[in-house]
Amino acid sequence: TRVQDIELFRVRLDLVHEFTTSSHAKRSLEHILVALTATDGSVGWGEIASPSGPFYSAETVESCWAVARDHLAPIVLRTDWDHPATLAAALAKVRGNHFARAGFDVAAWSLWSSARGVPLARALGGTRATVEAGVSLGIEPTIDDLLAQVGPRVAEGYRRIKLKIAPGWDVEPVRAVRSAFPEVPLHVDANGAYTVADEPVMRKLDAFGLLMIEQPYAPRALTDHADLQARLGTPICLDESVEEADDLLTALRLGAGRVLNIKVSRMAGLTAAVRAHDLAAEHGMPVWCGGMHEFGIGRAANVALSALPGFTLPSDVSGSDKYYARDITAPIVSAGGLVEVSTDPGLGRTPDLDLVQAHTTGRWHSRT
Ligand code: OSB
Ligand code: MG
Repeated sequence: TRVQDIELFRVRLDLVHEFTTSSHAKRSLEHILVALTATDGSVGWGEIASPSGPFYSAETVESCWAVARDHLAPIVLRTDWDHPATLAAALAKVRGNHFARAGFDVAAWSLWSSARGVPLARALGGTRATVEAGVSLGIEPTIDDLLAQVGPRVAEGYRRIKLKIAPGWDVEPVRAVRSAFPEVPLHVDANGAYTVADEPVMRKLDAFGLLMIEQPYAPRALTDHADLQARLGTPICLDESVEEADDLLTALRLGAGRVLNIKVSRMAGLTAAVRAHDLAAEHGMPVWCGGMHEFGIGRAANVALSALPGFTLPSDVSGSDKYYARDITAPIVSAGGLVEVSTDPGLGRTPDLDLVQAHTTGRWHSRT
């Protein structure tokens, strides 16, 4: 396969509800859509889902735009590939910049699977017809505001509720949600906001029967995570700590966690995400698919990935309506906490170009 035409669209959408984590708050997101067209006319779409600011990872929309335009697009235009993994290996000459690389890797997978008439999920090794959806809820001004967010999501049938926590917003909100919804599978995500000095907070959280505590400590603090895991009953789930398959091997060797959140963006694409899934499965580690508030393109890729057999925990693949009044693709729908895996060839979603046009803040085009 040879790509002869690349288009990048910066697209801004407002969130239906402001989302706050331990590191930042956001009301709208600007993601970059990547369209690749091959010499035979086949097309693939991907999404660069970086947050605007460098608070989840070091990347920003601006850094992704520059790296995509100046470094990744030229590699794509000069590489012949017979499988998306070949292109991903060429893109890996660029160090880091995983969100930017992921947009091109997903576009390559969607082009490749649609050209072969195979659903993306099947091309990746997926076996499920539906995937279980969880929901991720941000930090709210008050506990009552939080309970008002949780109630409708439980009623909609989401299979697991994840609460963002931060120092000062942890034990009390968890206690309140636990007592209002005693049966709901619950987990917390700190986005690395705590240190070893906060171990007493972790011990308190350990008493609520949580499914997992996600990324309590800083991304590179793997030995601290290992020490904590040895002293907690609740499984620790790693997110920011695992950007490469090698990070996962280090975490497994150290015992730094018992669950892995696999994000397509953080891992640099579907190629690396599948490898992380396979490695985790070899080690008996359950995984689930995390999200970055993707639009329909990135979200469809997350659903396809979640169809792989090792994804045994509910994924952050909530319906489009949880995020956007109107998604740029046909909406992703969660019904009773289940999302259908597309059986159409390729990604199973294409952007509505009029909507993309209406929300575009920047555009770039290159061809050979
Ligand atoms: O840590 O999982 C995270 C959103 C932005 C940045 C980091 C995270 C998240 C989420 C949202 O939890 C998951 C989703 O897409 O619903
Ligand atoms: Mg997380």
